Amino acid sequence: MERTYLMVKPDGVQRGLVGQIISRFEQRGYKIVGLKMMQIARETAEKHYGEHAGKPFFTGLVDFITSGPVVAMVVEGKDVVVTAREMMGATNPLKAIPGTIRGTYGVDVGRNVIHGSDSVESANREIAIFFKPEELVEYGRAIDTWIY
Ligand code: 3AN
Repeated sequence: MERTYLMVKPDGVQRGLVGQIISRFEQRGYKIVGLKMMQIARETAEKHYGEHAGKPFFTGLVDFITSGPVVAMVVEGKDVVVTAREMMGATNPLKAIPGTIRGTYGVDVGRNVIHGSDSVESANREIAIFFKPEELVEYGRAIDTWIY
């Protein structure tokens, strides 16, 4: 089953949006298989955002993502990489469709509330950066037995 790496950024944590953001993925039907709050080390942030190294916003991006705790999660389900990106909305929240996460909560491209992997390859790379294999939980859900 496909997995993606999602992360409530420091602005989302500061603003108390963690629960609402996690809820959106649960309500859509996706399964959380990894979840933790952490403070990202600078070196790890530089690795995670490696594809942006050298861009004018790179230092600011690393400063921001390491500025406070984030909530990291691995979410599993059908086409979750693409669907999570659709649920997040455009990188620039001013361009994000109302109703998406960024279109609901954000106005600033640097503080756009959530990160989500942009491909299955990125997801696998990012999951490996932030989660140890034993931190990902395999479990079934009681759908069809006692959830109606
Ligand atoms: P996304 O997060 O939508 O995948 P990316 O991967 O292109 O977007 O960019 C990673 C992060 O870098 C964005 N979430 C955003 O915070 C920041 N970023 C991207 N483009 C800019 C920009 N032009 N100016 C400032 N920050 C940017």
